[in-house]
Amino acid sequence: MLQDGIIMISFLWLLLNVVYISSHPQCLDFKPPFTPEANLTFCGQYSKFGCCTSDQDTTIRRQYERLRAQIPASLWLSCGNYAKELLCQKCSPYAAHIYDTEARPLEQPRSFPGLCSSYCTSFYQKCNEIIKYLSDEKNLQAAVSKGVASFCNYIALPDVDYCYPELLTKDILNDRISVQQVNSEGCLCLEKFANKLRNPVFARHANDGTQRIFIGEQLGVVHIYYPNGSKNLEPFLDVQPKIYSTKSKGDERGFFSIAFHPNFKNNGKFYAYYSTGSSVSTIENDYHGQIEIDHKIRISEFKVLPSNKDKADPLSEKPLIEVEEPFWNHNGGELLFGIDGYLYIFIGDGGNAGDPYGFAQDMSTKLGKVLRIDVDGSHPKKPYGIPPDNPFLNVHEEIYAYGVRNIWRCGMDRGDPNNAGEGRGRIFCGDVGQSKYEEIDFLKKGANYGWNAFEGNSCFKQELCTEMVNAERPLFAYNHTVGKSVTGGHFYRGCSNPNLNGFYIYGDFMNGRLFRLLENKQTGQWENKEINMCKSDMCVPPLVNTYAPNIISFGEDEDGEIYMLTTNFPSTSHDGGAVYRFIDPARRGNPAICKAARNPGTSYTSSPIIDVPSPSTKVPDLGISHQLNSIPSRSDTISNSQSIHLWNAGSSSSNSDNTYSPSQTGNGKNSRSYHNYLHQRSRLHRLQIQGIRIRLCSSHLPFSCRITQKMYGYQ
Ligand SMILES: *[C@@H]1O[C@H](CO)[C@@H](O)[C@H](O)[C@H]1NC(C)=O
Ligand SMILES: *[C@@H]1O[C@H](CO)[C@@H](O)[C@H](O)[C@H]1NC(C)=O
Ligand SMILES: *[C@@H]1O[C@H](CO)[C@@H](O)[C@H](O)[C@H]1NC(C)=O
Ligand SMILES: [Ca+2]
Repeated sequence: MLQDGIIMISFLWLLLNVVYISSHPQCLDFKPPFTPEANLTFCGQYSKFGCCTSDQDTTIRRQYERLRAQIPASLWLSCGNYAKELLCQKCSPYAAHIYDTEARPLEQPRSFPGLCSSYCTSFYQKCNEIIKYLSDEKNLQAAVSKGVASFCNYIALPDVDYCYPELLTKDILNDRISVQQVNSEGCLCLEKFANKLRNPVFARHANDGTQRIFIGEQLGVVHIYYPNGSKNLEPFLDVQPKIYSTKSKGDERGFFSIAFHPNFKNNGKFYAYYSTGSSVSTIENDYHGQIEIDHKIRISEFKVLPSNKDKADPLSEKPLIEVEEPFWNHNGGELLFGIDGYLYIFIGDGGNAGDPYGFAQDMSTKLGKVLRIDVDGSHPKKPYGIPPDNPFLNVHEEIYAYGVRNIWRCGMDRGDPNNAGEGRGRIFCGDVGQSKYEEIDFLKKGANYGWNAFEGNSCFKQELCTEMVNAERPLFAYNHTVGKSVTGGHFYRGCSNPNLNGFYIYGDFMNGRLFRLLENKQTGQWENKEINMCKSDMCVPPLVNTYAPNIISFGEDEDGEIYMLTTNFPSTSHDGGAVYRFIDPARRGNPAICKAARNPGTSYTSSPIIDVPSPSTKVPDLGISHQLNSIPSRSDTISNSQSIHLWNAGSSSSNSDNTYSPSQTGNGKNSRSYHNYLHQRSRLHRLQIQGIRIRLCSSHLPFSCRITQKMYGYQ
């Protein structure tokens, strides 16, 4: 009975361990693994997915070569393979676990990977002599001297599921080593980027190569941030006195958007959209007579100061369009440039509830419309031009689309970087619903989005629906049990989170739920899925998995990374607003390619030991490693019969000019230098030629190598 009980408990314990295993890949820098830009030539097993760039792989190969030079040949013969296997664990997608870095966050990471017991035992029995070359950790050496049990105990992992090599065959781990994983799970983390903001309404970039992120608050202030999180104290723009708003929770009046001119870098022009006081109290409407006015919205052009690109010129404002607003709510607020270079302006239906005056279907007003203007064009009566192919030139020339209720935030696709920019220029918007449905609309020229006949796919005003046969249906709609106020988002086309490529990420203002739409290339349908935050075992600091719940807006930086702007109390007087960056904890883009991870202190640092300019791809063909077997060991001298290939960072082929033997006097500069050098330093036992520099290694302790300062070939 007792025995059964113990077996039962053991079984349960095992089961619990399997269930609670927090199996997520992670690198030694606490960031997700990635796909290297090229096959790794040394730790090739991690070419598809792991934690090493090609540069880091090269560094490990050099460590390996240094070991080879230090370790007696007979020992190397039987243990060299172990050295390679152990060194390459730094490239494993589970490196952080194999080296147990999470459990020892404040200490130096351990110098030896965690080995499974049976592997460790046979390694120790055969090769314990090489351990001292692999690590100089004192406690480790002490454990080694006490025997196999002591050593294997010392390097065992607290979580045996990650020990090498058994983790390679553990299904629960290997199922998760998948570049597709996050797509099916939809689990993400956030990195807090900015906080203490008062209703942050946008985070935008100027596409001018400065990497600046302009974050605007609803009360009328814009600050410049940098991808590393630092902020200019002096605001970029402060138009608070012009803004018409209150501190009431949920007030929809205020400052909403800026959009940078496509040629902002050269002309310094940008455009702003905000609420301001109206000088009239009523306006005349064709159908409804005199209508009372609450305020008006204004779209203006501004310029930056010629003397200071971080500061808008407050005197440069040139109003372009003003629209009187009968009610306090539904003021639209999106402003963006299409790939056609025209400015798109998204205006709400004027407010109240249900569009009481029917403005969205009324072509005589700009309310409930999407406008498109040419800010560089001219017009006899207006401070902007009209694109010649606008769809309603004879009715209301600015109108591009109509029948919208209150579009709040749109995203424009930069195009699929993996597929020739497919999708570039399409614009998806969130149109906030009335009482039942929220919708995402695909912006199309001339389209009628149906409001106030339709709300989502359902009929809102029966008498209008029957007539309106051509209304554009939403791309996607959700009902009010899912959420009550959509916030349109952005297409992810950044480099740092490759699994998110093509996601249109958006959310709900009221309940903070996040979703993504993704095109199914087979069916052409856009499929919606909720995005969940990962658990805290995956969102390890500085990543978080919670956020203030009112999703006000989404933003984008120059690299295409996506931001979310939220608050915990939507009032301009409350500074509970924050900006977060989305992070996929399962996979990142190759850090050698992406300008990833900008948080100082946690930022990715590539290997510091890049000592020669050798393109790693050429190493196996032309470089020294090809000749490793013929490199002399410690006490040998280089014999006349041995040749060493030189490879040159600038040349792609191995031609005869690159091959030299020590005795060769040669007639080229390269060979002469090499020859002379050998004579002058005859005591140096070992010589490696890398690139066109020479590496000289001392034969005396402390073992060290020195890279010649000059490019020998050109001395
Ligand atoms: C990497 O190696 C694999 C298998 O050897 C090969 O199919 C693939 O083309 C290589 N990729 C690159 C980028 O060299
Ligand atoms: C952040 O980046 C900006 C702009 O590149 C730079 O001026 C600033 O010093 C950086 N701050 C930190 C803390 O690295
Ligand atoms: C709302 O949408 C959810 C999710 O699609 C669905 O389960 C639910 O039945 C819908 N409710 C109504 C009232 O249509
Ligand atoms: Ca609609």
